[in-house]
This record gives sequence, structure tokens and C-alpha cells, in this order.
Amino acid sequence: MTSRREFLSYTGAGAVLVAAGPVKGQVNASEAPRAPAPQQSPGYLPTRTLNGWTLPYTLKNGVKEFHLVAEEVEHEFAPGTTAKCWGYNGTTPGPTIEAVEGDRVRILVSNRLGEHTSIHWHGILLPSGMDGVAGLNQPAIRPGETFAYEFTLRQHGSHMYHPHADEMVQLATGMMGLFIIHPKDGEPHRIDRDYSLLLHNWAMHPGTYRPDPSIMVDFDLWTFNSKVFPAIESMVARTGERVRIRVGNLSMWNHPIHLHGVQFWVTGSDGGRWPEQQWRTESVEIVGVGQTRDLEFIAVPGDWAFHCHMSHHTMNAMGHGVPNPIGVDQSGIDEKVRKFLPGYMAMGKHGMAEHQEHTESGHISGPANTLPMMMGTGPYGNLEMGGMFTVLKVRDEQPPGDYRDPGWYQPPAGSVAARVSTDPEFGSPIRRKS
Ligand SMILES: [Cu+2]
Repeated sequence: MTSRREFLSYTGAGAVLVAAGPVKGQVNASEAPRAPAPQQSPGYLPTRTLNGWTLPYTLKNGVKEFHLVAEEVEHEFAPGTTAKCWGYNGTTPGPTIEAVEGDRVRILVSNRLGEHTSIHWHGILLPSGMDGVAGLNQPAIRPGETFAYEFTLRQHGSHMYHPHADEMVQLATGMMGLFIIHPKDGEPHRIDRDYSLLLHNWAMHPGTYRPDPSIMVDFDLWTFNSKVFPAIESMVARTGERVRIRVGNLSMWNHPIHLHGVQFWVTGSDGGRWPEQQWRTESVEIVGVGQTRDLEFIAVPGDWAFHCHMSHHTMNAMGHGVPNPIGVDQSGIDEKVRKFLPGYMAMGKHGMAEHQEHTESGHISGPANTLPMMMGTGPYGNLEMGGMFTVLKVRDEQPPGDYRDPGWYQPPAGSVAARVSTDPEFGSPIRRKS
């Protein structure tokens, strides 16, 4: 039996899935199986959904038919934390839908949840009755039912899909996906690599196995495509290539997304691709709640951090509301507290970086199913991060179209910051006394 993931790995993103049988319980009899459509090259550069996948479609009488299944999924944020989330077709986020401006698309949505749902096609121009707000545009899709949405794509750009029924719960548990529409006339500037990710936040309280939808501000995990660092794939490129990163935000916070090493152009949003005179250069772009942004740049060699600039959003699970230990002499505390809390370890007098050393050396362990606050190792030591962080790896010799991780950057001699003294009193820096 071939798994869906294996199937995708050899059909490739954007491939046409042919010869699919009729969908069980499908209402439209005119969609009976036809001769398989020929395999087509997609005619565009497929996006690469970090840690994710693109949904194959069936071409039926000129209509691209996709089938989404809303269901509970077993999801791993990173090795060490899994949860019962909700998503589509086995994953959160659901698979990316990719199509071309001008396409007629039909999207079947089957509901295998225990409550009703619907799907809203965020930012997409369509007839009111296809907009997916349960109660407003359509009746909700009850458990066991399949609805068909059908419309013609009149635009191109980076868009999203998500439920518009019991939205607070269904978003908090992971129901969302990307909907990428490619331009029918090609790109004004050739794009060599195209990456996509959705920002999200999760109240995965330490020791629990289900996201808590009642939390409004104090989240535990911050994710790119429902993964936390260090489980988020690196992005790779060849020096000089033009790279686009599409970032969508269906979380409850705005995220200032920062890319090191370049000034990127912001070239589009969920309101569509922008005219070139509207592009602007940035190194941080706030992707607001419900928004998407397209970031484009010419790749320069190196290992470059790509992350949210809210420093708590590049952490994994952590205690909030604990006393501040910085500067506090805690000698003797360990023994006293261990009588009540076996294994207790006082730390943090000089800062929190030691946290990663302690968790990785096994001195301390957290609650079950809970990732340490800080994780990840680079060529020079601990990265002391989690959450919304990954690395863009650009290499002169990365073959075009090759997405394999090239390993760590080998910088030219003399181009790395290096120690010049171990004397704490070194030099005579100018200082002020307040
Ligand atoms: Cu953030």
C-alpha cells in the first residue's frame, strides 16, 4: 500500500492525479469517471510548503477538482511533543492548494469531525454563495456530509483557507491551509525558489495532548506550518537565485518576520500581487493576523536566520508568571526545595542560556509531552531557540532545483567573528556612569 506522502514524493508538487475513481456519495452524477486526463507539466514553479505538501487534483471536464477532508490528526510539533489536532487530509496545516489564474476549480469538502464545519477561501474573489461562512453563505457542513465549492480563479497571489464555523476552536486546533494561485501570464521576474508557510500559535499546555482553544494571548508553541524549531525544514537556495517566501498568518498575534542577510522586497499580500512601484524593501515585515505577505530577494551565500522577531515566539514551552531569578543568589535553595519537589534545580541567576545545557545533558526534564524552551545546535554551539525559527542556507554550488540540505556554511577564511582576548579587563572601552 502506497502512502499519500510516498505517492506525492514521486508525483511531485502540482502534479495531476489521474484516474481517480468517483467519490463515494458524490451528488453530481455528471462527474462519473472519464478517460484520464494526460499528465501535464504544471506550467509554473510549484511552491514548496515547508514540512508540508501540495494536494493533487483530478482534471474533470476542464475543472480542477480537489478533495479536502476535515478530520482529527495526530500531529508532531517536533520530536517530543505530539497532539491530537484537527486538520485536513491527515495533516495540519492541510495540504496546499495550487492552481492558475483563470482555472475553474471544484473543491469537495468532506467533514469527518464530530461537529459541523465550513471552509472560507480567504482573499479569493468568488460568488457570495461560495465564500464559506456557515449560516451566512451556506448551511454548515454537518458530520459525514460532503459539500462542493466551485468557482473560477480571477486573480493570482498568496491566499489561505480556513473554517468559518466554530472558528475559535477549529483554528486553534490547526484547521488551515494555503491556497496559491499562479499568474496565467507568468511572473514579471523569474522566480527560482518559492517557499510557503503559515504562522500559528498553540496553547499546548505542558503535559497535555490537545490544544486548548480558550487561550487568547498566553500561548505555548509558535509554529511555521505547525512545526517548531528545530523540526522546521531549512530553506535552501543557490547564490544569485531569486527566492520568494510566502508567509500567511492565521494565528492570534501579529508576527514581525525577519530575514537576515538581505533587504527583501515585499511584493504582495492576500489582497493580491502588488504593482512593482508599490514594492518596498524591508528586513522585517509584520505579517498581521489574517494577512499574507510575499517576500522576495536575491540569495547571497551563507546561513541566514529567518524568524519572528517577538523573542518569546522563538521559544518552545515555558513557564510564564514565574519569579524572575536574574541576579538572585540561590545558593542552598536546591536542597531545601528538593524536599518538596524532587529534582528541583535553581538556575537563572546569570540569565537563562544554561536552560538548554541542563535539559540536553539530562540534569533536568520537563513535564511529559513537553519540549524544552530552548533547543537546536549549530556549527558553533547551542542556538537556544524554539518556535518560529529556521535557517536559509544559500550556497554557490547548490544545484538549481535541488532542495537537499547542504549542511552548515563554510565561510571564507577571516570572515567569522573570533576571540581576540580572554582577559575580562581587556582594552579601554568608553563607558558612562549614570
Ligand atoms: Cu511572532
